[in-house]
Amino acid sequence: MKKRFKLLAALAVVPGVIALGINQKVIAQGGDARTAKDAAERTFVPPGKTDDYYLFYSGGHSGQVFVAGIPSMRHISTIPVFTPYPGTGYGYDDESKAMLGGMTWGDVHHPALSKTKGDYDGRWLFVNDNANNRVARIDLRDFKTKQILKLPNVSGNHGSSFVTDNTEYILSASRFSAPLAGKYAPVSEYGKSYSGVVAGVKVDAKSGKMSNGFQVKMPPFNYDLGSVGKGPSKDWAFWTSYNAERATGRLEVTASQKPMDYIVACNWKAAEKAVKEGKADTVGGVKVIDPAKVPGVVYLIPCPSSPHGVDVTPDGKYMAGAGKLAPLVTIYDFEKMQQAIAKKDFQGKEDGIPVLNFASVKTAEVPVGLGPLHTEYDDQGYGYTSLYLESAVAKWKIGDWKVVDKIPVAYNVGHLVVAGGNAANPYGKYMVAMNKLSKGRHLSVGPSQPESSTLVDITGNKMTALYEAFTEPEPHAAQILKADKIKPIEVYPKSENHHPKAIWKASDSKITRKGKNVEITMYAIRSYFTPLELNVNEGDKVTLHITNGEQTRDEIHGFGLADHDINVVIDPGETKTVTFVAKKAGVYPFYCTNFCSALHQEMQGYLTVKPRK
Ligand SMILES: [Cu+2]
Repeated sequence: MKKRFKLLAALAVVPGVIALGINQKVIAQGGDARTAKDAAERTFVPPGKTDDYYLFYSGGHSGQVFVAGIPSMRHISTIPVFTPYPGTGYGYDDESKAMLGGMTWGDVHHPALSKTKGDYDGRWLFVNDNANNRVARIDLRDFKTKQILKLPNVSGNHGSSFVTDNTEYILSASRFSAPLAGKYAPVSEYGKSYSGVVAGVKVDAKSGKMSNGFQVKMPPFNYDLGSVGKGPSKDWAFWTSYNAERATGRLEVTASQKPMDYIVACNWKAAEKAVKEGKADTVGGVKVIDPAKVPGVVYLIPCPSSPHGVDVTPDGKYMAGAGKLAPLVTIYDFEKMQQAIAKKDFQGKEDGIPVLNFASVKTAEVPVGLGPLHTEYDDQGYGYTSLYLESAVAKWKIGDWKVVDKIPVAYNVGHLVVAGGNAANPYGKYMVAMNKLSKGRHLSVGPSQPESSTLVDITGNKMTALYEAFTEPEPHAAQILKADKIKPIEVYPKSENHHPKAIWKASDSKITRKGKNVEITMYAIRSYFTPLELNVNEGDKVTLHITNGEQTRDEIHGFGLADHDINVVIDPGETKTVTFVAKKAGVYPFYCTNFCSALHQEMQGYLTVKPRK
C-alpha cells in the first residue's frame, strides 16, 4: 500500500516538470515564422465573416456555458444556466428566478448536444450540475436555458449528460454515493447504507421537456465519466467508476488500493422495460431498479485503476477506457461483451451485479502515455486521448491500436473535443484541447491564472497546433457543432409570445391595484417605457410585466431599477415578469440597461414609493 501511495505522490508532482519542458518546445515551434504565418492564416476569420463551427464548453463552477467560434476561437456568448447573469438579466425576472430555485451556482461539466440517428441535430444542449444534482436544457433556437430538473437520489450528478441516439434519454451517474431518498446515515455505515445511482432522464421528443425516467441502484463506488453506445451498442451506456474499495476518508489513498476498478455497462432499454413491467420501486419519487432483483440491466467490466473516461467508437463496436493511473487505454469489444453476457462468463459479483471476465471482453491496450483521461474520435478512424500527466494528446488508430502521433500542449490537459467527436459521424478536422492547470500562458493577472485551450488541426498525419485561446474558467468538456446545423432566431415572433400579460402598444399599458397588490403591464420600445411613473405605497407588492415591442434584431431593452437588485432584460418580442415589495419609501429611477438607440440614455422613468402614514 505504501509503495502504491509513493507512486501516486510522485505522479502528482510530475506535471509541472513535464509541462515546463513542453512549454519550451511549443515556444520553439512558435518561432518558426512559416508555421506561425500558416497557423495565423488558418485561424483568421476576417471582419464581417463568421466562424464555421460553434464550440460549446462548460464553465465548471461558474454555472455557465460558453460559446466560441472555430477556427477563430473568439468567445461569442455566455449562456447562464445555474447562475444569475446580469448581462442577460437571467435570474432577475420571476420566470428564470423560479427555474434557479433559490440557488446561485451550479457545477457544469459535460455539455451534450441532442441527437437524431446518432448525429447532432442542433435542437438542444443539455448540461449537468455536479454539485446540486440537476440537469438543464438549453434551446439552440435562442441559446437560452429553458428547464432545470432535479434528480432525486443522485448525489453529485457528474457522469452526465449523455444523450442517447435519438435523444430518448439523458443518462447520468452519481459521482458520490449517499443514502437514497435524502435519508440520513452516518459515514461509518457507508458500505451498507450508501448507494450510487445510474439515472435516465426522459426527454420529450417534441418539446425537449425533461422528466425523471428510471434509476438503477448501484454499489457505493464513485461513478465518473461516461458515454452512450452507437450502432450495435446504441441501447447501452457506459461509465467508469473508481473506489471499488468502497472506501471513505482520504480517497486518494484509500480508493487506490485495488489494481482494478470497473466500467459500468447499463442497458437503458432494459431499464426502461423493467420499469414498464413494474419491476422498479418508487424511491425518492422516482422508479428505482435494484439490479440484484432485476438481472440484465447492468454489468460491471474490470478496468485498470481509477479510470476517468470511457468512450465508444463511432461505429459503436469498441469502448475505450482510460485508466488515469495506468499509461494505457483499455479497449473493450462490444460483441465480446454480448457473448460474455450470453455465456454468463462472469468473474464475480458486486451486490448482485455480474462482473464480466476481464480477459473475455478486453480486446487491446493502446499505450498512449501518462495520465490518459478522455478520448474522442474523428471521421478517419482515429482516437485522440488527452494525457494529463504528459501534457499531450495522443492520436491512435482504431483497429491497429497503435499511437501514430502525439502533440504536446503547454499545460496539463484535461478534456478535449473533436468536432462532432462523440456523434455517430464525427466531422473531424479540428480538435480542441483544454487545460486543467494553466501554466502561465497569458499575461499574469495574479494567482488565478487565465485558462487556455489549444485549437489543433487534425486533417494531416501530424497534428498541428493552430491557436491558443483564453478560455473562461473552468473548462470541462465541450461539444463542437457545425454552424450550418442551426439557424437561431433573431427576434421572438409576436405570434409565439404566449405570456398572458403581453401587450403590443403603449396605450394598452396599465396599472391596477387590489389592496396592497399593484400590477403593472409595461411596454418598452425605442426609446421610452410606458408608463413612466410607477407610483406605489410603502409595503406594496408590485408585479411588473414588461413587453419589448421591438421586432428588430438586437433591439434589446433592459429594466434596471435602482436599489432593488432588479435588472430585467427583455429581448425583442419577449415579455418578462418581475415581482418585488416596495419596502422603503423614496424615489427610485429606472432606466434601460441595454443600449438601444441614440436616445437610449433618455430611456428612464421613476418608481415613487410613498411613505405610510
Ligand atoms: Cu432601451
